[in-house]
Amino acid sequence: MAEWTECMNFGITIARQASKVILEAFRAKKDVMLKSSPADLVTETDQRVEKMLISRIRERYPTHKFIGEESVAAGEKLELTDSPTWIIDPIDGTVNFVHRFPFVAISIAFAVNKQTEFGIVYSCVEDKMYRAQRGGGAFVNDVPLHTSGQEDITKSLVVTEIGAERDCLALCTMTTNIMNLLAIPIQGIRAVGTAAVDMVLVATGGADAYYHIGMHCWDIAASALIVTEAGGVVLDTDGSEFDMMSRKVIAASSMPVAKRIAQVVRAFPCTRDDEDPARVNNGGHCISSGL
Ligand code: LIP
Repeated sequence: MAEWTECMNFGITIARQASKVILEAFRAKKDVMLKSSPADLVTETDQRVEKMLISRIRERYPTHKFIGEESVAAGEKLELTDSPTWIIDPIDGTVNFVHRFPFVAISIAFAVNKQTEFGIVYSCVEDKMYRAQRGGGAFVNDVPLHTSGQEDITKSLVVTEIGAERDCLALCTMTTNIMNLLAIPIQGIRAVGTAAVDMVLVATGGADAYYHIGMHCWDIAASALIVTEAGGVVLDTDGSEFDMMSRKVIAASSMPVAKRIAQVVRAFPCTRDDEDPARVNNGGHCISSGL
């Protein structure tokens, strides 16, 4: 664990530096570009912050590898090898950023031998630095984090996202999932608009579970470790072992809550992050299997 502490501390430093660029741009007029759908946005700030983070890391750790949201969007191959790899979302919650909805986060995970060694989620507007090292616990602004430990789904507050898909079948799948969970009943559903912040709310105990279909590895790699180090559980939406490349996740306060959500929630097939979209005839987007 101690081997990567210096790397994590460097990641925290550059996340704080990058947040200054984000907060300056937060209130300014933005040029917005579209990616996979009318709700999948990117701005010049996303691209600039990612380039800044990667260049500072590469200067200090020239042999390390990178998986960055905007680098992949620009055509870089997404491949997680055994090499030390930084998995970066420069602005998680870009739609929030464009609309000045005050929840935007920098998410930085670091993996070696395909195992996450540390995760950093910096919720910039809130000034909340969430971090965890494998085996070292989870913290927000250096205060220890613990999940709620809730085991009763009927006493749970659940967080999710509608995501960027706008085709009818994806939306029907997502809204049916919400309806079926509410009918259990659960006590509430929330969506913050950034997967990373959604998920760390489970680590704080403020939410009892989070689930999502269609997000990417850079959205959740860091927050998944923060949840498990806070005593939580992270699974695939079918209840199997978590796989950051599958684009399907459940994070929960306890295994009973996680498994109950896995019984109710249905996923629509998504191209894996590490699958070549060109080989898949839907152009790499999520497609619904229907209900
Ligand atoms: C976003 C996620 C959010 C999801 C959006 C988008 P981005 O990531 O954090 O939970 O609903 O569709 O994927 O694109 O802002 O980095």
